[in-house]
Amino acid sequence: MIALQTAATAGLTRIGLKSAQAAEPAAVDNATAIVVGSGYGGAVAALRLGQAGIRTLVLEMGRLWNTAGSDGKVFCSTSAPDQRSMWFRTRTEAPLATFLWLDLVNKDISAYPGVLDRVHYDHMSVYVGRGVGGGSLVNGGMAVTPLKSYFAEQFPTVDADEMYGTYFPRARSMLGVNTVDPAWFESTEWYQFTRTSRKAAANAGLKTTFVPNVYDFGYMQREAAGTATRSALAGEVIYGNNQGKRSLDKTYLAAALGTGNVTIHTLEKVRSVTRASDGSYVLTVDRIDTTGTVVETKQYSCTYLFLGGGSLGTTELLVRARDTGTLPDLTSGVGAGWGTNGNTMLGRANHLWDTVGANQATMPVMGIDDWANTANPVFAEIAPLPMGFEHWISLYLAITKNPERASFSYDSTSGAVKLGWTPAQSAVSVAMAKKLFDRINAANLTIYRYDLFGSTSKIFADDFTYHPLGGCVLGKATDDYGRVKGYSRLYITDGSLVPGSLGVNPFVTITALAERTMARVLAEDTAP
Ligand code: FAE
Repeated sequence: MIALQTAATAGLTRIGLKSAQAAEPAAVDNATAIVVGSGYGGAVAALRLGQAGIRTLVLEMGRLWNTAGSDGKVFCSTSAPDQRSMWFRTRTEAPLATFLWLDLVNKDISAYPGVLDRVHYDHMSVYVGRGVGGGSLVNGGMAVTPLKSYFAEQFPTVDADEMYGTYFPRARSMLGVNTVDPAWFESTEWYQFTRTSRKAAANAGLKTTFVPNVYDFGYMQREAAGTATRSALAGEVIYGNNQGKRSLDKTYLAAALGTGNVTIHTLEKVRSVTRASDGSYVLTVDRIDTTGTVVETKQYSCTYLFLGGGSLGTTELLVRARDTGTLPDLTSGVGAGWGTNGNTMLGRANHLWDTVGANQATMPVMGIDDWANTANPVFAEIAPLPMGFEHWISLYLAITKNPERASFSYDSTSGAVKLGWTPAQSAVSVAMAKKLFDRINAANLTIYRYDLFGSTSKIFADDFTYHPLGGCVLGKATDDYGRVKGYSRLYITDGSLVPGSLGVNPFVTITALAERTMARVLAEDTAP
């Protein structure tokens, strides 16, 4: 594998094999293929294009995360966040706003292209990763394959047998998915919090299931043994992991650069897309510096354009392109079918004798699986809350089967793309999560925590999601392989294809669908 090392150390914003060898690579203003974004969808596209011998340029608005700061670390910790934590903020915006209603969690920081962004819409905000690797840099690494029956329900035109036989295994293997050793799990202090939540679920007659992850559990065991530098056992996760996690820069993207055909430009945000009369795509791109100032506006052109900007990034680009007339033939499917994967976060207060432990690993390894309950399907991740002291809180990220969907629209006055999600739509997720956790509380004679989400009476965090899905749904905005309707040689490979709900954490599915798209496109569309 090629380490993404030299270029960023030298302060360059172009990364490729050439930049790893030469001081300054030549500027690229056109490429056969351009990939927008370097998250899961973008990374798969880049690797498969590079392997096919196609000269490919990846444009990523975030930075490359491999240069150590003054503390010797690439990423800052969650307990002492600095400018590296969040995308151009002067104060962090962590999911858990308060503890005992006190504003102890968030800290003032200076504005910088940090790794985690929280994008605010009127009634929903969305956490996303920024940088080479997208969401893989900040996520919890939970690598879950959805229930086949629910996948088939959500993607009726996709051959589920082929997905489960070919593309899911391919994605898991490329992503480096592994599972915690059950014997170690049962004995280690680092997963006491999970065992306590499992017991509470079992008392309510609920089933729990182990969940795989891309964090290297062998490494984690060495962290626990004191023979490796701590990362997941040092509270690192949403602002990046300095060790242990197989993020995309170490898997797909390293392999993509290894083909010799792929170049990545960082701190370059694609602002608009249009099509030239010869059929090529022309992208207008703002290059920013670390203060956020646009230092250059560039134009790139390409024959094949792959959109991997994520559910928000890709949908915003296409809604704007359609409604400002730069790609007027895009259909009404663009901007529609968006959902939160039913995300709702909540905490429960355990009895004094049901401890969760001062030491908690940041990588979740178990979920409460009540998806088969047709009256109220919920899959709830048992989430860590590592505070370094015993707090008796069980935290969960519930994924509910919320059927509500919203659309994005272009506001010509402000030039902004808006999301029409309403509080009533969030209330559907909350009601479902509440039904499940009322059962758990009743069986254990426990209560919810009221002090975690900012206001005095807020039990359920219903105003953010980690799992933005949809906006350009497969088979609606695109054909059944991610080819955008109305335009040839324009493709989507990211989470905007997933119709708002998946029932589990989404990145394995996004990766597998991208693999399926790339296999088809390379076989059919790029042949001479
Ligand atoms: P994504 O990974 O978001 O990548 C999009 C990339 O495109 C980003 O790097 C953007 O900076 C870049 N970009 C966007 N617009 C532009 C533009 N105009 N120009 C240039 N670049 C652009 O998209 N999922 C799981 O399966 N398991 C988990 O445990 C899990 N935990 C999570 C925890 C957190 C805190 C968060 C935020 C998310 C979590 N997720 C988890 C969700 C997961 O990371 C997400 O579904 C995927 O990252 C989405 O992949 P995409 O390829 O769609």
